[in-house]
Amino acid sequence: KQRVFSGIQPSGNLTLGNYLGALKRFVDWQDNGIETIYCMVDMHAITVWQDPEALRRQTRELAAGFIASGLDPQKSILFNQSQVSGHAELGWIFNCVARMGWMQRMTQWKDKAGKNTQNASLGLFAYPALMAADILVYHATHVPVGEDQKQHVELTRDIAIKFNHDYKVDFFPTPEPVIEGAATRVMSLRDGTKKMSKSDPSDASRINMTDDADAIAQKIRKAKTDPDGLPSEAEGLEGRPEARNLVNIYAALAEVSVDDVLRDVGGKQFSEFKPMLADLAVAKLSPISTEMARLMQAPEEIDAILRNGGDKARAIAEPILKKTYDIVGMVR
Ligand code: AQP
Repeated sequence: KQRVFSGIQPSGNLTLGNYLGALKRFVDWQDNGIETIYCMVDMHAITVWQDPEALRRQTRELAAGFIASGLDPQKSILFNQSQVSGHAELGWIFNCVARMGWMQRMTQWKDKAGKNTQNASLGLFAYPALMAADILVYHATHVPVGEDQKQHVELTRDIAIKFNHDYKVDFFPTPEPVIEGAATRVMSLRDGTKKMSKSDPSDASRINMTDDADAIAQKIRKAKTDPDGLPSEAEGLEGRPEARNLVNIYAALAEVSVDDVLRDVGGKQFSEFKPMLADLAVAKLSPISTEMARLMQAPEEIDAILRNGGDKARAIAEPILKKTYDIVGMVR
């Protein structure tokens, strides 16, 4: 049986990358009639310092982003991670299954910890073991993510395999990362070789889901490009990361292929293409940001949805966690 799980950190500044790489695709799964579980991973967020008030607001804002993007709480389970203690409990067991060397190889650890690893939190180092628990505490089979999370889902598979091997069971499934579409890696608007990221110090590098029409248009107008015009075929984007990024964003927002976009805009200059892209981005994002703002006026409604989602998630996780404790040999 297929079961989809994915998560997003409530660490602020939801970006167009999160929307195209994650939120929008989560909604597509829900509409396929498959069981879908989506989590706001607040326990991952605190692996780097979060102001408590800001964390609360960001969690509700992310929930609003999910719902405004089309997530239907009747069809999908939506909740925040700390409501289901099974994540932390299974995370501990996986801390004892995973090896230090596996964690050290994670590119996100290397990027986020920086040079001074002695000063990074222990939680940041162990993050992938908790992420494995997020997925496996539901026996999820499919994990839709952006390209940047592929390595972590592969590590989840390694943890499942090692657990099954060490305890001589066939208990945890090996989940598949699902990375598809034109925008699995949306890049910074200032540097086409860097991923668009919530935590980039430059606000001009990203489109935030809460940006208004003027801000979106201005950021796209100022986006870095090269002096050439748009090619009529995808090969013409080779070695042109900024051009490729803008075309990919257009294709993903318009829900057409890159070839289709280039058939229409090939030969145009960026001065002509950028306003087209800005109009499209505003048309797609502004109904979402308007709805997010409306939902944020009713935080108690958001909290009720998350509590309800937490109850449903716990009902799935608890028997799996109990079975895990039995396998490991915990007396209960
Ligand atoms: N630029 C991106 N393009 C496509 N997908 C992306 N995702 C993130 N950035 C892009 C996908 O969004 C989901 C949630 O990511 P996350 O918030 O859990 O963590 P992250 O990958 O670390 O995202 P950020 O925006 O880069 O946050 P910071 O700056 O805090 O590290 C994932 O499915 C991710 O692939």
